[in-house]
Amino acid sequence: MSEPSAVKDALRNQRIETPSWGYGNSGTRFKVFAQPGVPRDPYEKLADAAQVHAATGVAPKVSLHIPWDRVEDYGKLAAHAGSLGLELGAINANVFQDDDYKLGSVTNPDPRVRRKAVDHLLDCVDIMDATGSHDLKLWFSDGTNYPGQDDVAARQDRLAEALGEVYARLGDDQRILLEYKLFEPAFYTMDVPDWGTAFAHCLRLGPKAQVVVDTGHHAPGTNIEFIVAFLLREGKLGGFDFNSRFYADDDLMAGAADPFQLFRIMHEVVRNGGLDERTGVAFMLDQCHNIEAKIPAVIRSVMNVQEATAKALLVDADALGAAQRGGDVLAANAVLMDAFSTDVRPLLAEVREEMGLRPDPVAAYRATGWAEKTAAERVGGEQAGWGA
Ligand code: PSV
Ligand code: MN
Ligand code: MN
Repeated sequence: MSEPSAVKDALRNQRIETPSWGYGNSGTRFKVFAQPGVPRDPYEKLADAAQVHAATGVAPKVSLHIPWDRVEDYGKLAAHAGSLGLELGAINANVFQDDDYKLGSVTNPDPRVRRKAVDHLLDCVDIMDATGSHDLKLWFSDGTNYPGQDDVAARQDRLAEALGEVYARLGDDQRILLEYKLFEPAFYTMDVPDWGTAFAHCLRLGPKAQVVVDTGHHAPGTNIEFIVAFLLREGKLGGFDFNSRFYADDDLMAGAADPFQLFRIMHEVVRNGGLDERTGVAFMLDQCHNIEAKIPAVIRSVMNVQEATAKALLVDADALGAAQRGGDVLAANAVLMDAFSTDVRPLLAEVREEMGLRPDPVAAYRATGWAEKTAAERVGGEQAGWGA
């Protein structure tokens, strides 16, 4: 177990990045339930994100999705973020919503469509230059639905070529974060279905390319914490898209469905140096809130990540090491379970009070009256992209 003050420092210093699309209306393909007071543009999404940061003190960064967050002047948007005490975080390049992308974006068999997709990725690097963002987050919906539909290996060649062109355009302090997903929207093959594929492309690209682990993108039962430990060991874990799943890519609140899994992931992060800022692991949320109020749901998710982190920090590393070296399976497991079973809410409340915050972030947010104010002022809120 780290010193109590070191645990507190680590909790104070951890940054959790929230997604602009988490503040917009969203739903499933069956229904989008509009909520009152939802932001009408990226500026208002930032204003909502600032509420999350004000209540938690650890969420100053906001990821954008382009074109969902298209604005005329990205420098102005970044300045607006700055005026709210925020920073713009990862730029997510969206190449999955044009009709042109029916058969893929960067892996499309048509070179014209590939060019269009790569140009969008390059535009996103221009946006990063304007916003001061360091991360280009790439998730491709590309894949095939039927055996024989396209040449699976040729699609990998096209992907490698596109990634290579974008990588060459990155500035010194910019990186590609490549995200994988097992299935959906393609059902037979995805072109980046798993961490191995993402890892291989990132390895070939070089040090400025790393893998993103979206916790909702695996087959049921996948041991995500193993992937995390492996990627960290290789210096290739760029960050997380945290969310919860019961069945598929549910995008529910992080830590809601399986807090034990989140703890196991954070244990590997802590144990393998991933909380050290120099490792560069981005703790991002990628979730949407279909039926629950959005800002408190984001706050709750931030708190859930903090609780898992706190428990991971409380693991008695000396006792764990001794049990592991001694081959004492039950003792080693007990060390982890003791940490997981600890109620860390009082510790986090203390950390917040020491930061000058209220101990309960959800109550702090409710006390601001922001929900009532925006419900009265904002009419006709935006849908968060595709209802994802
Ligand atoms: C795809 O399912 C994904 O996880 C990617 O990160 C997208 O950018 C995001 O969802 C859109 O919500
Ligand atoms: Mn994601
Ligand atoms: Mn997803």
